Amino acid sequence: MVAPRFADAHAKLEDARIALFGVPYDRTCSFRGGSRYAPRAIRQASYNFESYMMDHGRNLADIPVADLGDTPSFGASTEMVEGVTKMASDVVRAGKVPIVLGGEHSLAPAVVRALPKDVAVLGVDAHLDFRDSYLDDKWSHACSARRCADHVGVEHVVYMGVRSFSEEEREDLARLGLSFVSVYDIHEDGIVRAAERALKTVDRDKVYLTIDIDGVDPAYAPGVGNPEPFGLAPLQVKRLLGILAPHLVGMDLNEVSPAWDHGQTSLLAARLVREAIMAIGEARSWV
Ligand SMILES: [Mn+2]
Repeated sequence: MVAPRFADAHAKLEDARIALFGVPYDRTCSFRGGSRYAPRAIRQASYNFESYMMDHGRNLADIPVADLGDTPSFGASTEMVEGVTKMASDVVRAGKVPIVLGGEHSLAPAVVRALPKDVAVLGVDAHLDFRDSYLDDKWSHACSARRCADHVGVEHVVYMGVRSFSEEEREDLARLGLSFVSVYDIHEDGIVRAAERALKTVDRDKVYLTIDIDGVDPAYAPGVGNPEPFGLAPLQVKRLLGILAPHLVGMDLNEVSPAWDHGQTSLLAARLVREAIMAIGEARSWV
């Protein structure tokens, strides 16, 4: 069966403002596998929602979005990265905003490499993903922030909602000067202040956002590769999208693992992608 296109993504690439594609790749997964099936599950879940968005008072179908399908199922992570960077480069060169559906988090730096170096990378993630290499793979999902930092500079990367990292990552972040916003700070101060702090820290107008869905609490998003308690609520991520929308030059949503899901993680992922499309469209007056 061919996966359906993402709901309301009816435009051709040349007419689109936003171009979406999937990366069905999970070969560096270290715990609960299966995120390769996520692009299809998220597209299917996207049909649950009305085109008209009550909270925005606007119709999502009024924003021209192209669904370019999936990248091929590559072998080694280096091949996946090259393929994703090429696809994202085509989208960026055509002047469209890329939104990418994972797959595992290793796709994020592959998209970021297609962007100019003067962007910031903000992440939502339970994990810091700041290992230089994991299980002998520099492009592992566990290295996503580190590889993004290679492209834009470590001072322009901030992951939010963090509640887990290794001792080695703790030493590296102190040595190399990586900032992050812990989930506990967000629960104390609220998502608005946390987002303002993150934006001030990265100090750049253009922002790429990478959402690892495990940043959300496993009560809401159980279908993930590495679940961590004490996470964000879905509404906090919705609010974050609204705050960041005027800055967004691209986004991905990764690490949904349908085999561990009862459908709610894919539904949340689809809803957050729809929220991002609408928020970006509103911020740029496309709708
Ligand atoms: Mn994670």
